[in-house]
Amino acid sequence: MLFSGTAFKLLRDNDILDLCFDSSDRPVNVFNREALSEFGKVLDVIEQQSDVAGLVLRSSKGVFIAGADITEFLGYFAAPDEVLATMLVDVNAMFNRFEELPFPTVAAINGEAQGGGFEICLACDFRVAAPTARMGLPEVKLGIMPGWGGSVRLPRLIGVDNAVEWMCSGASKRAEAALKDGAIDAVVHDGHVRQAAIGIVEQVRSGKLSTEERRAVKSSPLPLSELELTMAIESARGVVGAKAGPHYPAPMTIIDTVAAHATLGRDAALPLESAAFVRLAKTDVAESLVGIFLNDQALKRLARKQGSEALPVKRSAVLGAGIMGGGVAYQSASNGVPIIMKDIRDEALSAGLDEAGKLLKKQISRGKLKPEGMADVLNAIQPALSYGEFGSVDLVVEAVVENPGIKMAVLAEVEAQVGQDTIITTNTSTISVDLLSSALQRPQNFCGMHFFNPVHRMPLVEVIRAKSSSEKAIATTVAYAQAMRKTPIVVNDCPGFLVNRILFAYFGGFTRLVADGADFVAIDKALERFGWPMGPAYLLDVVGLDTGKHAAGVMAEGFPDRMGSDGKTIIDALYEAERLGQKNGKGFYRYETDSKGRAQKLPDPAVASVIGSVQSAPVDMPADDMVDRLMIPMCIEAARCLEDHIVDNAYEVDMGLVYGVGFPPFRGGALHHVDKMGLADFCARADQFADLGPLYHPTETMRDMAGSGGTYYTKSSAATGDSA
Ligand code: T1G
Repeated sequence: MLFSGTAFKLLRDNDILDLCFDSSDRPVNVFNREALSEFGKVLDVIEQQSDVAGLVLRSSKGVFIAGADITEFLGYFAAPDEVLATMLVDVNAMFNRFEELPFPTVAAINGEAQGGGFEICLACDFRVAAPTARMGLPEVKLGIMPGWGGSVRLPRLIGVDNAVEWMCSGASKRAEAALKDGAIDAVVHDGHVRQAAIGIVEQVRSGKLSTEERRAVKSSPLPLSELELTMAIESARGVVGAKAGPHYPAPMTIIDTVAAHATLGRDAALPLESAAFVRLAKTDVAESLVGIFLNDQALKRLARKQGSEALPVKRSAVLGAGIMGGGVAYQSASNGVPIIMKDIRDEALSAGLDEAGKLLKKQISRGKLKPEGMADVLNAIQPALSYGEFGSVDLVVEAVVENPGIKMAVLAEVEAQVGQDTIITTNTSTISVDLLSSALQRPQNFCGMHFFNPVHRMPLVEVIRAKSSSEKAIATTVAYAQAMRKTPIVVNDCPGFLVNRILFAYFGGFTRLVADGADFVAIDKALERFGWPMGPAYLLDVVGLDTGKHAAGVMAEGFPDRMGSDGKTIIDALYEAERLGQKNGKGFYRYETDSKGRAQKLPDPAVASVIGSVQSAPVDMPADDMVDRLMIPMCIEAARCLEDHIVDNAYEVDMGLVYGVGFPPFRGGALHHVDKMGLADFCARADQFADLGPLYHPTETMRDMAGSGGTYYTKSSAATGDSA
């Protein structure tokens, strides 16, 4: 052994050097400070070796290298520019030394090579990968860009168009796709990657492959005429600019940086990349998106803990084959848990299966599923009109109509059909799970399992703890949600649970704003500019005004002081006018189906008279006021959920909003948003709207925190995803 550290091991096998990334103290290999410093030391040893034919870079873990250590990012981003710039210069100097070794280097990629983990592969002369390996430059998803030479080497290797697509999408590419683009040199069987890498060294030795040619390509300016470069960059700007929108600066910065250094050699290009990286790292967007990554990891850790005592779910059942029930059946079956889908109507079962079929066909057309896989999934959904085989299921999701009486009757009925240990869950969005548990003989085996619509797309599942729920019931439901590739958040029972409770405070702000004369189209525009995927009126149309009215009623009953209303709201008025939203083609807007079968949103003059019935004279209002009149109630309700222990961590609140209702990720969540404003400024702004009622009154705890400079996240704990 020539070198043995906590991250790297270097062995010599005759004239081949074997450099293995083997983090002894981490679940995956990451370039943290220690690993980077060790890389410098191992390079010193490598450079001292003589009579070497080549070097193979490999990993001892299933994940090849996951890139830079993201848990260190917020510390770096908060440091002065020079600290971050120095880190980049130092790493680039090491990667350049590695690239200039006097013998060929080959990366043997056996698993995920992401970010800096792929950039070190790009610094190698050759790359071979297992068919199961994946690779990419996902930095854009963190609001930043490759910082260790990725934006310089990748375009020189695979061309501007491909490289921009890789970097601006942040996509993780399968080995075959990477080979097709020219990012790697070969795909070989799993288990043969190291041997194949040694084979490449042999080919260089025998003169079949040239290291010099490779190095020349990566270190020279791009071989494009001015016109070719302009065309490539402008078409990339057109495609990427439209997709990225105004809130995410990283994709356009990537393109601008490639354009700026395309005519330069490697050594002159790298400082441009570093400067752009530092600029992006200093943005609030990067801070929020890194926070989201860390929060997501923290949620996963929490869910692993909460699900550790789970009973196995080998087979499940869903009651109701409507939109939600059908979605649950599809999601379970397509993730390997066979499911019985029961309904009382044959037509409903057929519709549920048809819907699953449509989703599967989409997967096939996108190349994500093989045609034979479709039959497997459909066969794993067993339609049923009776309780026949319910005795053998481990977990039931009740997804019948949102009516307490009907749900209680169905729950009692199914309990009589299942085993003593079967867990029964209810997919309710508004009904108290404590109330529903009273229908059961074994309430300890019961809890809520609230999916969001459309089930296949929305990542969140709220697991709602009733007072009677056992830890086994919670754990099993959490684990089942994870098996379905959903992100579970365990919440305590209250009207609206976590996400709808906060969302309806926002809708409360909206209905009051409309009543006070603001134009709902202008409100939608203001909130969309703020970053919401759709404004509140459009969102209510998608949710359905009947559902909205029902839920608003539940919230008004639960929190009459702040969510009750004195008179008729715009939601009531639209409901009474039978404008139910997208489901019947008219709500705030009018909807027509386009040639692809998608609902097109159109203005509808007919809605004016309905609005007129609940609105005082129309008024113009600054967009910032409109945004705050919705966001302040939302943020205060988010704080209340934490104070009321609906969940215990700020990251659960914020991720619930991001995953459940599409809160703009670049703003990090409601509590992160308050932290960014500063609690004192937030309370001062809320006080400007104090006359509007309790929805705008910060809690005592918020005021105390404002006084003492408190925050929901602390800088150090944000790095672990934990709340202050
Ligand atoms: N930093 C820190 N921790 C990481 C990590 C990373 N990059 N990647 C994974 N982990 C932890 C994760 O938190 C979890 O920890 C454990 O590893 C297993 O992860 C300068 C700027 C690689 C596809 O964005 O996409 O390089 O919960 O459960 O399903 O240009 O992890 O067990 O305590 O997700 O097998 C770019 C992010 C950095 C990759 C593996 N890199 N990671 O998936 O395992 S930016 C990324 C992933 C960069 C340079 C720059 C995935 C994975 P714990 P896991 P997995």
